[in-house]
Amino acid sequence: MNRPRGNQNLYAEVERRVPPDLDSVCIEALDGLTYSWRDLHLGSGCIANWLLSLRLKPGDRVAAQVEKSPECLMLYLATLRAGLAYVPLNTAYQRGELDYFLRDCEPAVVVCAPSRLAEIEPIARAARCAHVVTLGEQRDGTLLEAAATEATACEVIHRAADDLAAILYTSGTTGRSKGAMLSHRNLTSNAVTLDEFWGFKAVRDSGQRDVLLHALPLFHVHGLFVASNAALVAGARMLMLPKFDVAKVIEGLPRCTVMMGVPTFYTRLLAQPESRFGRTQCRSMRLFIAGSAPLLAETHQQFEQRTGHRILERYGMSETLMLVSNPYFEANGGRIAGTVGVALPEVGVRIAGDDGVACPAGAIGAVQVSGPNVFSGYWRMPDKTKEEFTDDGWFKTGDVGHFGGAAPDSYLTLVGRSKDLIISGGYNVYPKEIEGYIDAIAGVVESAVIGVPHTDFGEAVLAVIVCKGGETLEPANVVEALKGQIANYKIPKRAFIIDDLPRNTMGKVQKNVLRDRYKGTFA
Ligand code: MCA
Repeated sequence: MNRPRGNQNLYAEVERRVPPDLDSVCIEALDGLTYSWRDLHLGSGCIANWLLSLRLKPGDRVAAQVEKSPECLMLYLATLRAGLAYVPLNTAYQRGELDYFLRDCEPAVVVCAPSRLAEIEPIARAARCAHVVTLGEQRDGTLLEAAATEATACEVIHRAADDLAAILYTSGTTGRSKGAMLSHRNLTSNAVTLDEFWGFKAVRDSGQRDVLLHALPLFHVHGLFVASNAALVAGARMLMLPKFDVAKVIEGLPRCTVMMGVPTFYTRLLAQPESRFGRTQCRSMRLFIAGSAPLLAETHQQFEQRTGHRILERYGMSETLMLVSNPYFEANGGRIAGTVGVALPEVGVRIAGDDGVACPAGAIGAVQVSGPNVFSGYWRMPDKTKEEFTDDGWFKTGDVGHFGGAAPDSYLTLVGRSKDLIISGGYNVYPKEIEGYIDAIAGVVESAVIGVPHTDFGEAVLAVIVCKGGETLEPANVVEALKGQIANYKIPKRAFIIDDLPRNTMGKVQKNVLRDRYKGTFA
């Protein structure tokens, strides 16, 4: 199945790297069902042929809001094989978000869970989507029924490196989400780089294959474009859990070698007694990776004491995939708690001052990145895209950090976010989006949404609301009004009704004052 180097379709790279024994296990599902590399190839081939039968144009979008399953991964791969663009949507998204996303990306195909067809089909039709099919978690749904009548052999449609492979919606301080356009080069270069940098290649060269414990959602960068792509390009086996479940993770660890997770995964494991989670359960593991949210240095240290493993923290974004990572190999330097490591090979990372000039090590400034991992821009937002890149073509991450300091000069430490971003359990939540929905509630004058410390999720969403005089709006009413409109994880875990929001002399709401006032809410 070796294809000419000319085809830069990510799937062509996956094919080039499949294990020699196609009947070896690629995915082990929780119920014990296993899928071989041949199953993955034939299954995604049928789905790709069904997509091709629709006579779509290269780059047309396939939007998917489906629960995690091996078939969900096949749908993603089939979309790439068919030369189309995959648009994964968080299963928690509600009608308010879905209506926006589908109208924005105008998918040719929408794949949704069978249970949500009645709700989603009208939204898809309103977005001029011609094909709406379903995919369940038990190999059910109309997508597989349609694909079952198709041939399994399917040519990988030729794609150039810069052709669109996926659109990932990432919210923004302006409140409405933006579609980050990721190319085949972005996905492939990052997966191949991580294959080497995180030691998957070294394991293969030793005649072994990794086993990745996959407990992340398949609708975000971390679970799809980092964990799954890395495993596929590494020819590694995946133990696929439907979602993070601490008991199931502990049960699976002794059969695995690598795990990727958000910090909440690690704090929840550490909350277990040592008799349940410790060195014994981690005896076959070679690597634990953390990202999507800051990993507290104390978590890093506790984890090493408990398991003997130094978590490898890395730094990525929807717009850039992985850009910085602590090294896996000692020869590349040690893993330093509290830093996100060094720039990945072929990736440029710099700290820019307010004047836009690159800063020396130790100086704090804006983190900027350049490289084959950086997206091409936001879907149908050329002006917004232009704002987010410097004149010399570096992407402005919106994060603040410095090289060096207590760590070697090549190590990056993130010290904050210049945007008003909340990261809750690894999900990005932008206050402006939530404030927009709260302010639309009858009786609300204005609101301020902030992130405050939360022992489980790291940060939790909290709202401070000013009501019209005489209105008796209760916090519970606010939460109820948001349910069904936006994902539950975005809904404030607590809401407070106050008379006035603190403002500075310029009239700007002082969120720092509110963060300080409510920081103990979830202590
Ligand atoms: C679930 N809930 C949450 C969150 N998750 N609330 C706030 N923040 C969250 N992250 C709420 C649900 O709405 C629900 O409330 C209740 O908690 C229980 O839901 P459940 O699904 O059972 O929650 P969980 O199993 O405890 O999930 C927590 C979790 C999950 C395992 C940490 O959030 C997770 O898998 N996070 C990973 C997210 C991720 O993949 N991030 C990567 C993005 P209710 O009952 O009211 O509904 S990619 C990225 O960030 C960049 C690019 C990168 O570098 O990786």
